[in-house]
Amino acid sequence: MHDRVSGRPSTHAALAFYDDQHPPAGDFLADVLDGFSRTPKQLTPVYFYDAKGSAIFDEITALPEYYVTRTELGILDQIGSELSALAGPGAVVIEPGSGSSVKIRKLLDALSVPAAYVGLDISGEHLESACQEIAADYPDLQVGAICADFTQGLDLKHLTLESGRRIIFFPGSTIGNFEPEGARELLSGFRKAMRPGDAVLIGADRVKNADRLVAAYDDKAGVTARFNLNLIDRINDELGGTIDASALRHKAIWNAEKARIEMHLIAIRDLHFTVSGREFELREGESIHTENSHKFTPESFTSLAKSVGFDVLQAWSDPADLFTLHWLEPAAKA
Ligand code: AVI
Repeated sequence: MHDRVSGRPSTHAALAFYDDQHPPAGDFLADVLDGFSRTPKQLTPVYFYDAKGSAIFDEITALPEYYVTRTELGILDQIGSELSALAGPGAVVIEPGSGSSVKIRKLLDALSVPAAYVGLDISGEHLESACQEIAADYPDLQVGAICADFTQGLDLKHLTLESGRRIIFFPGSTIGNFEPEGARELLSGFRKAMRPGDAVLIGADRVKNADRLVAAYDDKAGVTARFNLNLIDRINDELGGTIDASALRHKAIWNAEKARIEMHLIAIRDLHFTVSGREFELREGESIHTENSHKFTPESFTSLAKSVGFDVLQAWSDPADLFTLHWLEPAAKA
């Protein structure tokens, strides 16, 4: 059997095609040493999602305080027929990050005879199992998997399917975890991979009451604290770190000026530790900044989209305006 994406032999019979070019994952040690050498110290959120971190994130999505996932799913439930009309028959759905199978299933179920689903992810194993499940449950759908780092651009040149519109599905407000410049680069990468008539369906969390936002990232049950501290466990387990996690306290802050929730780990006493033999100090009260989750207004999201050549054709929000799903298309040339 041959890989219909790349033309290379496919080793994965249940998938219609599979591009098996595993990209190098980020260098965890180099990134941690670099982040700990900065003032304030910082870590990059991509490392939250090992198997344990991904399982804790699933717990977060079910928390009463974390309205994000529930709200987006509710919007998807409401707009199925509109999405079907916009996408038309035979759509090819492309999902960078291939995340929640519940969301992609809602979208596929809403569309009128979608032709194909293509997942893209840096983690080959996760990607393959997610795509195998879709292939098993949607026998009439062509299912593909491209193992790639989509933050470096969306390389779809091997995707030769001559079907309907391509819909790039990027839910969850993951766009908010990128810095503004990174968000522009990511969307611009999507834009470059698109042909006339293609579209992006993208979720974005809204600016709202600060208390509500902070509660969503500092829940009563302490699940988000565990998620944050799992990064420290990873550093200790995988990089020979000696950080006393019990001396770090999870904190979520609303930074109104930058319209973002920041997650920090604050030292409750002076700490001295090593990572792979390199020595570091953390003074009492000092923070390790672990994540930003940017929030958007309709205006700020539209201006982000416009800055990289998209028009927002449609936007759907829940009744309380907590979250918005947007349908973007390449801007019509003036
Ligand atoms: C994945 N991402 C959209 C989540 C967010 O809301 O920014 C990650 C998260 N971090 C803490 N809670 C959830």
